[in-house]
Amino acid sequence: MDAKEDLNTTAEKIKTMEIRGAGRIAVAASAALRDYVMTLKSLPMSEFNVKLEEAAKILVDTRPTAVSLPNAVALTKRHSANNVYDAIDEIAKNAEKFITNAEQALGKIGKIGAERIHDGDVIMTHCNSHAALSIIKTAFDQGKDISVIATESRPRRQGFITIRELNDYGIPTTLIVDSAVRLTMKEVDLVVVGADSITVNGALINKIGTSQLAMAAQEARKNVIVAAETYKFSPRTLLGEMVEIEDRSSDEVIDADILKELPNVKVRNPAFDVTPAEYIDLIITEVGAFPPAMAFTILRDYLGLEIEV
Ligand code: RUB
Repeated sequence: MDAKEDLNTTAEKIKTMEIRGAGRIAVAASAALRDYVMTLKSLPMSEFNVKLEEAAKILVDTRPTAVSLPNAVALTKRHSANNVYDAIDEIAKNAEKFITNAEQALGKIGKIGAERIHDGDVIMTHCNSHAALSIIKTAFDQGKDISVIATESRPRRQGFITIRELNDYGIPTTLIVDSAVRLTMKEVDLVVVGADSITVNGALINKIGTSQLAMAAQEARKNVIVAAETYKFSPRTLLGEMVEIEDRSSDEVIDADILKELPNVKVRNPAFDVTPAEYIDLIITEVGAFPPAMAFTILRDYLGLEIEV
């Protein structure tokens, strides 16, 4: 397989969700870009930069919602070199730094977030977030007697990944269907979810259904905690851009043959939704726990991306 095929294979795996979760896709994209540019040593500089931009676009275009992906690609590809060898060296170092920081961030988020979990707590989570699970597992490792209510997360049922992971970790877990969230909320002490993107006004974009957990939690006066690495904050929302919500195939929701028999029916399958800042108590990042109103500060101080207006 040549280098471009490797890059396309990673892109395809992200698109088909073989690689999924905002953190995992970011790390995979950074590594894929690094591996690809390593094969471009013999090119003149101008051609190298063209190929670099093409590869970056292939990766970024795979899934539109998780800002971790364009952030990872932007942080990996930037270089100030004027010869190809130095450019490759810089990009390899960027990837190394991004991947190491991403791995360490999960541990730090776990530690900071676990402070908010107390002995006896019942935690509700949604979909499958490595950052949210890091908090839950760290609290359990600290000896806290906790249990989890995990939503199924239709249509892709990432809740099944979550319950398997929690089961294998020895954490008592209850699986519920998504529509049981409000009924079950009275048994819950706090909600812990992950993030695909966080906007400058502190809104959370995460797996479809997250906002119903947050609304039910507010109604029941339970806290909502978001676990999000700083690279999940969206710089382009500073320019007024909205985060695009990915619409996925109807095949994930209903069998195509059944749908064919129903000419008056259409299916919508948005993969994410938006939870306004007022429903969120705290965002746990690797650099600390912040109220959503501080999203701008995180973007300014920790992302360090140059934003083209
Ligand atoms: C996954 C999802 C997760 C976030 C955060 O959606 O919404 O909550 O991506 O995950 P999908 P993590 O399955 O469509 O990718 O904390 O692992 O980055």
